[in-house]
Amino acid sequence: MHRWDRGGLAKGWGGAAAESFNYKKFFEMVGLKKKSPEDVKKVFHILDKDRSGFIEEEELKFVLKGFTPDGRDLSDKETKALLAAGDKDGDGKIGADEFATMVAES
Ligand SMILES: [Ca+2]
Repeated sequence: MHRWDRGGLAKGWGGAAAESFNYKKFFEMVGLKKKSPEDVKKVFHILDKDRSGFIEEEELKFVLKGFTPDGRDLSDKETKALLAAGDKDGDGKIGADEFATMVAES
């Protein structure tokens, strides 16, 4: 494990070397796995920009920007893969519980 700072970690995904987004690796890199359920919920609310109570596809696309302003946008393919991974009940968006489950399973 490299000893990069938080911003540098997320920034790494913007480079040419990052070919496909792996949310499990990303959650681990930004330290989400080590956070308390309270803090995971806080992160969820940051990502839920329109405060709908769900992270929709449009919001998922910018998930890296929620961690660093320099984060790149996910491609449509990556966004859909991420949504499919987290959307357990198939309603096309990720709820707080689904997000917590994603983090727990990553
Ligand atoms: Ca939302």
